[in-house]
Amino acid sequence: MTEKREYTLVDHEKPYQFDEDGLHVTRGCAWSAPGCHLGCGILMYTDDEGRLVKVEGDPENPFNQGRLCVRCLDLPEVVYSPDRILHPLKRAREDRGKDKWEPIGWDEALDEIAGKILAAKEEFGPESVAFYSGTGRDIGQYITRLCWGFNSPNFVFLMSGQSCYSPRVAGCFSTSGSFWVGDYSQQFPDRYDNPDWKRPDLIVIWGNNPIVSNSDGLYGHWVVDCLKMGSRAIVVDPRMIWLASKAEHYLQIRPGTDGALALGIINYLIENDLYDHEFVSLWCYGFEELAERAKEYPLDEVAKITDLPAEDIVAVARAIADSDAVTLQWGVAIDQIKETIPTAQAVLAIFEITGNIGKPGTMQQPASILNYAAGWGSEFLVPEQEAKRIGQDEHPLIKMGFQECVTDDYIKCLETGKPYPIKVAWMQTTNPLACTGVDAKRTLDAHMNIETIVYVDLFMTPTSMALADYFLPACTYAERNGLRVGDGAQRAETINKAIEPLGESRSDMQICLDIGKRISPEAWPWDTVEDMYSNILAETGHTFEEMQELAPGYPPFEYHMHEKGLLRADGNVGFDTATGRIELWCSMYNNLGLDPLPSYEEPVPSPLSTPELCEEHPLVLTTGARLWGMFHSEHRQIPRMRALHPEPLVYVNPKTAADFGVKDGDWVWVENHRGRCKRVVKETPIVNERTASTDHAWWHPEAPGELEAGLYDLWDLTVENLLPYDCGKTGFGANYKNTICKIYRVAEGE
Ligand SMILES: Nc1nc2c(c(=O)[nH]1)N[C@H]1C(S)=C(S)[C@@H](COP(=O)(O)OP(=O)(O)OC[C@H]3O[C@@H](n4cnc5c(=O)[nH]c(N)nc54)[C@H](O)[C@@H]3O)O[C@H]1N2
Ligand SMILES: Nc1nc2c(c(=O)[nH]1)N[C@H]1C(S)=C(S)[C@@H](COP(=O)(O)OP(=O)(O)OC[C@H]3O[C@@H](n4cnc5c(=O)[nH]c(N)nc54)[C@H](O)[C@@H]3O)O[C@H]1N2
Ligand code: SF4
Ligand SMILES: [Mo]
Repeated sequence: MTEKREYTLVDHEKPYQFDEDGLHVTRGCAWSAPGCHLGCGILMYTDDEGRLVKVEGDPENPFNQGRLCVRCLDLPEVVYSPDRILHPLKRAREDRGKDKWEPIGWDEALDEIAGKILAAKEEFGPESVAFYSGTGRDIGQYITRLCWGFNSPNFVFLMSGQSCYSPRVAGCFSTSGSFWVGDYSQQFPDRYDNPDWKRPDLIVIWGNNPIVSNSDGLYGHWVVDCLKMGSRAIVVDPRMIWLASKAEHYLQIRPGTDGALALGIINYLIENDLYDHEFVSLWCYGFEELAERAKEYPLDEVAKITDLPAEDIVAVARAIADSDAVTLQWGVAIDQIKETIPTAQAVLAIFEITGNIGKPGTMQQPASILNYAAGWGSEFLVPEQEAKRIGQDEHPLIKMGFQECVTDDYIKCLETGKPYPIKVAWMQTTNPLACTGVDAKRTLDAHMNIETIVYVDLFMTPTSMALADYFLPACTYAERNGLRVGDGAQRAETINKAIEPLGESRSDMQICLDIGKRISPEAWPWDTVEDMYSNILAETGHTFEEMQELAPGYPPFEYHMHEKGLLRADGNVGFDTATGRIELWCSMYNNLGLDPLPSYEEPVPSPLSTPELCEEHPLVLTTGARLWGMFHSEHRQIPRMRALHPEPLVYVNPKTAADFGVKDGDWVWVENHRGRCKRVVKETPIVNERTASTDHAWWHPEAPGELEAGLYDLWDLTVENLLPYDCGKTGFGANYKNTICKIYRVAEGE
């Protein structure tokens, strides 16, 4: 029996479905598909024929307060896209890469797939079946349940070094026992009116572009709201993003050198006695050791490494020290550095030694929905099976409660069949060839060794066309019920079905329940997905059907949790680490043979580590900065979103363009020592003369799809041609956001 907790509910004037101006309205929350992380409050309008005709933000929802971005406003175009796959498909293994799909019924497809999964288990063990997911969808916890329920330890997020979010989460948990997020009063339904909340004085936006990406549970407009109310901002980013134009200080850092900057700031704070003595002496462990390490990063040295003026670094350090409540708004750029763990450790330490933890307006551990936080379904994975997770012997940090296998070791496993073969891959919500994985050719060849690949998506993608044997069509969130209980701002939200699923498409959760019942029925006891949702919601004291009317529900949240004994299982004050303190010197890293202190390692390649390569490829290249109308590899086939960004761009300073003899609008090759991809030049002053930035995840859904015909132009367009599988020492992190390049015009006919 799950213990109940008191949830605060939001008052609604109307039931969750009502009529307005001749249309039917369904209130709910947005999540995936199409992709996003957040779950904003949404109103979906349908007509008498049951068609979705328009979408608006729900003004009653405290999370987004009526606001929506373009991708949600454009939902009907995704729902009714003629490119959607609406029937299950099957193809013979020898026809991979060819457009030779045959329709198959759901039951037949699921029975065949289950047969293959159970046969692999019989002969090679459950570990020979891998379950893949992409980024932060509401289906995530059901895919992990499929994996664990089947007793496979191999849950795969196929980014080199799992370089999204997990590194920051792992870094925070290892050193402080919690994950910290900026405080914009998101845990209170009355938001900015809540009397306990205090607006941050200073928001340090570091490697994150919140108003475009709305990442990790943060709604980017909260930052703007706070700025309007008087918060100041600092931006650390090689591109001068819009928020940089509103910031008090802007550091145009050389990509990949964030660790050096953070250690330089720490050193300055300590040398000038600008840290919080009381917080450090009461709550931190290893301060002396940190101070000693930071001495290796004097200002002049750090200025040279980071390509920043020393006085700007000083100004930033002083602004942080002089402000009462500072919040760190960090992003995926920290994860996409090969030595991400020591980088995250250094960045976080700035905010720890200045006491910006637990107080209103600083960094908080959000309240969590317990069933979800505890790893729903993880109890099915027995220790002998967990011990077989790929990569954990090579990279033992993954053992410390982190759930994905180490991608770089997993790719080797596919290539060599060692320590054991992977026979079946279940891929749901991910596009490894075009997006998650680096080195697209290697990713393709490695996956060709898997006997059966099942792919669940809404659209045919480069990955499904090249590799899948079965294609199972999922539907959008408008076509089904669901839950949002995920990361970031914690609240229980329901996703409410507004229209019938198109064609034979099904909800992702229904697909998991259907296959789960066939391969591990003990883990899937429910008759309907709604019963399953009620199980997750048990602690709210309400069923799913009740919550459809009542959501969102907010679990209890408190400040100063470390002072109240709320962070540790033993109920003692302090943090959930071996020493009970925030470990600036980390005992977990030390026990695993890793450096217990933060450090900086120069990326390879780079102007400092490989000057000879940089003679030929003089620009530092960062990749994948988010686009308004596109979520990773999605939306290329959605006309309005494509119109916002018709082709992949490389952003260079006008001076750089002139140096390379190219101009705005030219098609160019962006090339390094590993490979190249085609881009259109965008001249812009937002990057400096030494840096270029380019989009990721490009393909042309309109181009010929067969492997032999170019796989939707993937080989020409993917920036992953320039990036290797090469994770950090801990198994976390890879250099997605820093390599080198040159650019030159695409020859006629190329
Ligand atoms: N070079 C470079 N590469 C990067 C990055 C970068 O910054 N630079 N960023 C990386 C990051 S941080 C991430 S998280 C990965 C993301 O990688 P992915 O998660 O793989 O990316 P997406 O293209 O969003 O989604 C993959 C597929 O999922 C489908 N999909 C979306 N929602 C749903 C759903 O609800 N159900 C089902 N069944 N399918 C759905 C989409 O149609 C799409 O085909 O990419 C990474 N790749
Ligand atoms: N519209 C849209 N929203 C998205 C996504 C999407 O594809 N489209 N993807 C989602 C996903 S999975 C994620 S992980 C989040 C990511 O969300 P963000 O963290 O905002 O990710 P990015 O835009 O890739 O990078 C953030 C900023 O880091 C800067 N940057 C690049 N290299 C470096 C560096 O070396 N150091 C520093 N300090 N900064 C650097 C970039 O210029 C960029 O402005 O967004 C999510 N939201
Ligand atoms: S952040 Fe934007 S795209 Fe994501 S759910 Fe909210 S409105 Fe939709
Ligand atoms: Mo991500």
